[in-house]
Amino acid sequence: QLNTAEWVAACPLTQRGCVRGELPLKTKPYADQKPGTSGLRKRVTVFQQNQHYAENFIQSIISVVDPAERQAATLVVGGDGRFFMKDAIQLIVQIAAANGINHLVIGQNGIMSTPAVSCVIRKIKAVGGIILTASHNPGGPNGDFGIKYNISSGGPAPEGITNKIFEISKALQEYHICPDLKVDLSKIGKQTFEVETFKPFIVEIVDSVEAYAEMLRDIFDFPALKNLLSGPNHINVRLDAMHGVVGPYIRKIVCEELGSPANSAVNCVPQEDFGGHHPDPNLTYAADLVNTMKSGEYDFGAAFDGDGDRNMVLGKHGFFVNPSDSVAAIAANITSIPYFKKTGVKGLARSMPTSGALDNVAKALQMELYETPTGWKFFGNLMDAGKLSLCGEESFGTGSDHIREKDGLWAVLAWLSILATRKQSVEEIMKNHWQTFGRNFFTRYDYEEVDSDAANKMIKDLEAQMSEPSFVGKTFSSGDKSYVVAVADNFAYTDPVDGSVSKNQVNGMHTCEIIFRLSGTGSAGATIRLYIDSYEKDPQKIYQDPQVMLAPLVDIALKVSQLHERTGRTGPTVIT
Ligand code: VG1
Ligand code: CO
Repeated sequence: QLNTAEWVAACPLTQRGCVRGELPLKTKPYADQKPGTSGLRKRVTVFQQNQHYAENFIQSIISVVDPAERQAATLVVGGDGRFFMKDAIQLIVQIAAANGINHLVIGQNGIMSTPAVSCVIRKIKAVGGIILTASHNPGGPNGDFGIKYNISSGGPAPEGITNKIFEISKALQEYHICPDLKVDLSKIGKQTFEVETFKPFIVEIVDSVEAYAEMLRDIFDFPALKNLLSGPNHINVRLDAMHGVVGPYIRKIVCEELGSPANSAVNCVPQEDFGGHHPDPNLTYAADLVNTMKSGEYDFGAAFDGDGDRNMVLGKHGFFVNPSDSVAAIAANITSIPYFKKTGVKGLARSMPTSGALDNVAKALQMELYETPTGWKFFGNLMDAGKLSLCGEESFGTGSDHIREKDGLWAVLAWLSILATRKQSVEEIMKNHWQTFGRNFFTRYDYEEVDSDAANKMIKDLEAQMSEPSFVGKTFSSGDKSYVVAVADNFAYTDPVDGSVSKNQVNGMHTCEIIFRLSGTGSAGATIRLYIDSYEKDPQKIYQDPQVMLAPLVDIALKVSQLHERTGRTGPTVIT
């Protein structure tokens, strides 16, 4: 019995410079490789130290590509630059080659933002792609890593496929690998390798930004944006890449091409540990940007997450645009974006916990509105069916059917297009919006890494409480405010494109809503999310502080769930 290295060395094909393609290595299946909201996310140490952990998952992904298609198949590979990404890419190369995949297209040095991968998959008609990211989770040797599979539409694999990957991973006994195959990720161009029994295997290293930039030029009015950012009456912007993948995209597109000064973009070199920070664009983790904006030096600010699909938008003096409001404002001003003039607006969508701000715009403009579960994968089917043009999530995700992922830089250029058209400030645009449509006050409380059992028990008990017949109609009070329960349900969604009907949909406009949800992207313990949405159309009340406005509802939510007592926490980790 030879070990891998001896086996490879002894192989006559290897000696002729050919990479052995049929080397099955014995492995043991893992029971915990179930992809969550957005791929498989675990601590780096789990991927690194557990034997064959990453290899098993990569093999499970590639196993869902039909063997009959592999010799004509191209996969796109890219990631957010975090620690372990390059190792994972080398494994993908070796495993893809040994499984008969013909062609890989990889971003230079492995770098490619999540929206750019989606763009490239669509552009070159690849069968899919593999994205190496744990998004907004911290990186580095003690941080998180993640692997996500996208399908030929460019979108995250739907649940049917992620379930299949999970089933394969639970039974995996061996994987195929060419352990000797090494690619130079820095060199743009094609590298070809002879692999036994298959056609020559091609690895193509491409510029990380080019295809994506070309796409944006078609969507937006670049001369107008250039005028806004560098013309005689230009505004000043501050963009914070948070040491994530979007840095090179900002530099090339916003600075070099649209003329914004180089110092308007910060933290633009992707780092393996994101400089030791959470690459998470919210008021807590992007506090640097918020503080800088307070000086009033900049008219517009934005931050992005590790893989470049999320965005946070701020106006002068740090005026915060809630993501639920952001997608609603883009919808209300959608004619500022040339792309939609060409395609028309086919429909709008938001995830279930996202506030109803978008619903108000949809109603006023008589557009179709879809409410989907959390996670971008649910928007894809609607887009493919030509039912959806613009969508968003409360978790700083905004995007359109130009690709099948949320797109941070796209959202920023969408906002800049609105500024260029309306010649107003971010604050004026939002205040106008609330005057026209009313305002959905929204907040989200995150309790990160709480005890899993306590979190599950809390949700179970809430379900039991809600299903008591007397729950609907019950009155809850906090201070001088009282609320009566109108609807209590467990959100269920059946994809409308597949012809089936959604169950338990909340019909009609609610006044306010409280939602509890467990996160599907955490890597340790459980994360409880509490979402609160309260609609106000009285013009006297729309400028209040959301936290003050929503305090009674927070109080009621905490009382009903006993969240603090059950988790031993005294408050959330992050408030949005
Ligand atoms: C979170 C967000 C969800 C988002 C997902 C992936 O999921 O709530 O809206 O789509 O992250 O975003 P969860 O299950 O933890 O609530 V990204 O930028 O991390 O790929
Ligand atoms: Co992300």
